[in-house]
Amino acid sequence: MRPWKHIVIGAMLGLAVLIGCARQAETPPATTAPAPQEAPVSATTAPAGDLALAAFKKGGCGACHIIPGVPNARGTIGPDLTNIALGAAQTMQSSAYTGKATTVDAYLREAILEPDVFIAPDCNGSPCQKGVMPPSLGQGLSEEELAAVITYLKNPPGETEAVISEEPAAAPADTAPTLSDEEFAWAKLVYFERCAGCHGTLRKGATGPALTPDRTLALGTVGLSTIIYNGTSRGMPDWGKQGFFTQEQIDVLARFLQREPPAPPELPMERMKASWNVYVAPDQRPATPQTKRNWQNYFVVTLRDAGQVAVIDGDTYEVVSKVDSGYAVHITRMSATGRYAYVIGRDGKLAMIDLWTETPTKVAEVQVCYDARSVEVSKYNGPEGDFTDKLAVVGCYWPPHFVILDGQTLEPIHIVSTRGYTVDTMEYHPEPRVASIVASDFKPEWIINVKEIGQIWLVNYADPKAPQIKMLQAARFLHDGGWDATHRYFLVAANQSNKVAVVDAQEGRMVALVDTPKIPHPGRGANWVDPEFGPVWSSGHLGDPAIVSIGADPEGHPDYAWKAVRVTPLPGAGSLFIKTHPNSKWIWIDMTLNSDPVLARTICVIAKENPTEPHKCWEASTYGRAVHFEYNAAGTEVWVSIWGDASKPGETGEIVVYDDATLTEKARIPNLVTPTGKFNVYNTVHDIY
Ligand code: DHE
Repeated sequence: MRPWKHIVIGAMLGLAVLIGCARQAETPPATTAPAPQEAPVSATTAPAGDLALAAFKKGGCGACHIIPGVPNARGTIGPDLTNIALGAAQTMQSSAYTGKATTVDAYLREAILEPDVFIAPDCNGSPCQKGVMPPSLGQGLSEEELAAVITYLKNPPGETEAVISEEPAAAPADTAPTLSDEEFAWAKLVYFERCAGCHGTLRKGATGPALTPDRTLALGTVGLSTIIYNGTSRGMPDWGKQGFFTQEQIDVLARFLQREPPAPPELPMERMKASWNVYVAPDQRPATPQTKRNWQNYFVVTLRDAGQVAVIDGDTYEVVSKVDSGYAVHITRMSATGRYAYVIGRDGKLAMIDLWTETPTKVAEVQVCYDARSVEVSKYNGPEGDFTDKLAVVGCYWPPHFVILDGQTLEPIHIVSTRGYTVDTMEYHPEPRVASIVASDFKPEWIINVKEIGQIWLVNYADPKAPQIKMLQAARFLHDGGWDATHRYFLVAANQSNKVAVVDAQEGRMVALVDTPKIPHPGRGANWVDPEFGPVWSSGHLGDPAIVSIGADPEGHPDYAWKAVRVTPLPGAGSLFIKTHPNSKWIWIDMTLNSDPVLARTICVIAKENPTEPHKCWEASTYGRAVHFEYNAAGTEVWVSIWGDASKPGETGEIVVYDDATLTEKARIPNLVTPTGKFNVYNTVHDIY
């Protein structure tokens, strides 16, 4: 047993210093009347005290703060400590200061020992949070350590003077903490399920930072535990605070992260084929729809934690069937006719559902990855052939490859590795994951986004056993995206690069890289006509409370094309999805990952005729998070998921149906287990968003 208290007390040694100090560091250096000080504060170098260094290291302070002269002290939960002492004078004189200190020494001491007495307003762009550093943390420091830390922070070294530079960036791997076999197996599974999506299977980093031992050993068990417990302002969930992991489990994960990542296995064709099952052969399937329902208005809804999708009748709101699929299903895409739904699980299992049978059923299944997020179909029908309902493609996170499959049976046909060289530094990357995929109408082509190397691949599938690939150079961390209204241009977020890449699918070339605010996350984006700038494509952002609209009409409005022309402010950041419909006068947006639970379940609509600010924002539920929108086929209703907790009966989740014209609630489809994405057959086939 390793009670949480122990972790906290251990953590406090460094963290207290850091987080406590974190409250004030953003204050600018004093330029007005000097505050009382018992010793001059200078920005010049002071010798690094071994004791201060030991104290910083002990608590893993660098996990939460930037501390000049301390290698790997690059944390962003708390403020940058570079100017904490210089800013203290001004802070103590300000009316916002709620502490009792009158000298810099006392101020630093107070920040360490009574961290909640004064909460700094800004922690690296986000408000600092009360209670992140427990007051008990400071009590773990000896008087000598406390004094050494205060002295250090009063006279930190300059940027170029790496006082502690003699220390290696990371301790040798054999100093990594140990785990029992049982702990290791548990941590490996949990990391894969909960962490690999953002940090990478090999922990090389992507949406989240790299977690390789050269970085994690420097943070130590305490520093890592603190981050896992509290989350960060940059989007890391507060797993501990949410009660997702116990203190003991966090400790195991923190130790696991300091060891070399275990190499996951490859998945050769032979093993894929062994997992392949056709439950209903193509010639046994109905030739015409057997259902009297309006199947083109079905919604295929991800029931994330149930490992299922629900097929819901969009006319009657009845759940027509629930189909077992892969683990934590990610998305569904329809075949070009809409008859088949292809459902991809995070475990790389692809399920194919026939929507023409009376009760939609699974007709084939295969596993082509251990970790996957995307699936698409062949849509081209033209001079180069009719590929309607012929092929499917799955993009994998691990192994890093995509797989072309027979669209009628899911038999795997061909595997293409995405390992390669990064677009900017041309470094070899062992794990470039496949993010979004879309199918072109102009050519028998898929546009496949290879995340970590920042390349957009135009994959011609006319000969699926010998696909031709044109590699466009975009920007690292390509993630999600969608078509413009004409379906000629594809726009995709390079999320951690703060850019949107634009591809011309007709001419097969890169058109632009548009700068955006922090971490664009469009889903597939929203196409609408701005009263000032003409046709635009819009995205929300995870790291910024804003919708950015990009001019998307190079012929009619060339001056605005592929420029960020409008910013619409939102009440908070953390947006995952935005949606509209050509018939609608609104744009809908969520703030699902906002750390404020009220904003996380709040949705906003923006009026297309007055897009300068939200028209209305409201809470869509009393629990959970509001996530993802989808229109019905007619474009008259909007469905929003309430993503609840599978273990809380009554609050597992539901779908709220709104009348799009009046913004009033029409219905709730209750008792669904963690609904997330919803894919209307008609809108998905025709890429309407
Ligand atoms: Fe998604 C789309 C990856 C977390 C719900 N998500 C996508 C796509 C990618 C992706 C690459 C684009 C697919 C395409 O268009 O071909 N998602 C990832 C991650 O790597 C990430 C950040 C972390 C992870 O571990 O998976 C992640 N995604 C989530 C969630 O937590 C969400 C909210 C719920 C869930 O499934 O756990 C979620 N992602 C979705 C949805 C879409 C999606 C609903 C499709 C949006 C659409 O309208 O097309």
